[in-house]
Amino acid sequence: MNASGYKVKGPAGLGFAALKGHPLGCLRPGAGSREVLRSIPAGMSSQLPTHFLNFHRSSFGCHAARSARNFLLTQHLSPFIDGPIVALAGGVGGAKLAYGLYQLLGERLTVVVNTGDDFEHWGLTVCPDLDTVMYNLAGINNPEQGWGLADESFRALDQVAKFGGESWFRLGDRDLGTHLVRTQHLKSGAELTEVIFELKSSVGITAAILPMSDQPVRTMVHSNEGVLAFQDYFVRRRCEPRLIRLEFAGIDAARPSPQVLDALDKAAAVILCPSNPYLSLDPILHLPGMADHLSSLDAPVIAVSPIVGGLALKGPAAKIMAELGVEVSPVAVARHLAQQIRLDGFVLDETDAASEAVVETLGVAALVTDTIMVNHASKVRLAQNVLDFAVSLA
Ligand code: FO1
Repeated sequence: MNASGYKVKGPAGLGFAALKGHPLGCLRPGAGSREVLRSIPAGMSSQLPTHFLNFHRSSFGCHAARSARNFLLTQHLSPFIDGPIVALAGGVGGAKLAYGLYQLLGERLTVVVNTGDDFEHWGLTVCPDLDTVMYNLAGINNPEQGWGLADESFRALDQVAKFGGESWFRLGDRDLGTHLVRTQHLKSGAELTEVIFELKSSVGITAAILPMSDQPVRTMVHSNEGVLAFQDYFVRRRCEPRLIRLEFAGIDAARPSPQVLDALDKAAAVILCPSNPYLSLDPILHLPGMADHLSSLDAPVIAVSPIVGGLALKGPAAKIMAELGVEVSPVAVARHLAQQIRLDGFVLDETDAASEAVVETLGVAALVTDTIMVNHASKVRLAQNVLDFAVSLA
């Protein structure tokens, strides 16, 4: 044990221990990812450089430790996480945390994205959550709107409106390019996972972005106005109808893709982003076998609350929870998730610090921190805190 009470492994530990403020030892060759996570003090995961990532497998530990010390003094620091980190996401809050995680993890990040919001419009397959994650990670998103591309124009849609066509769903001119290419690939027989790989690679994203499934799942809103397709409810009706229940049409015939299961099996931690738990996370968690698979993982599973101070940071989560008769609170989100999967950790905002102890009565470790993401720095900071929390739970 070192002074911080964390395990320091092997005789070569001095190399790391000598790093000013870095009381770490060298890890034994072949240490597993949980072991690597466990050996790092909370708060330290940001302080180790990228080239440390597989260091524990090397045989020249202390030489590497010396060069690492120099590296530490001169380079941008990124987290010491071995193995992929898998984030489950949907919507704007999910994409923001995914962005922060991507800044720290690069290709070690896999984002598994809700496809329940997908729909066919003007003969095109539109995948809003996948595109929102892709545009955010590529840094080409429209930050004010939350969806779509920056510097977008809507000339095609204006023309549609002039001809009396439906223009309630605002497809931008450049965004249309995404839907055209995706639809063409899908029509030629490609799986959605392959198409998204091509698209995200074309915009230079090194992280994996995976649709939750290659089979179509469509969220249907049972409301006081009848059954509405998700985008009809969300965009055309601006979430005004009273929600009675949600249905994920097609989910019984859908499966998590093999790529999703493989990423989860290799994950050092799984992070449920601050996405709408009912609209964005439930379609992923309700996929056949998914909840059991997540619960059986060795890796810690952590969720970040999308509810802060009784309000949703964005979107209709608070309205939906109230309509479902659920208390609008982070505790209710933690309970909802913990009823479906083994939830090891839950992150709640400082505003809700009083709920920390209640979350812990659910058997879930709690972290109270600033969860508000308004710019690059706050997205990265939250990502860092969540990764540190994962380290402490591993
Ligand atoms: N959201 C809106 O509120 N209005 C729109 O017109 C709209 C268009 C749109 C186009 C492409 C796209 O990828 C997303 C778009 N969204 C729009 C967002 C989307 O409907 C929702 O953000 C998600 O489905 C909820 O996560």
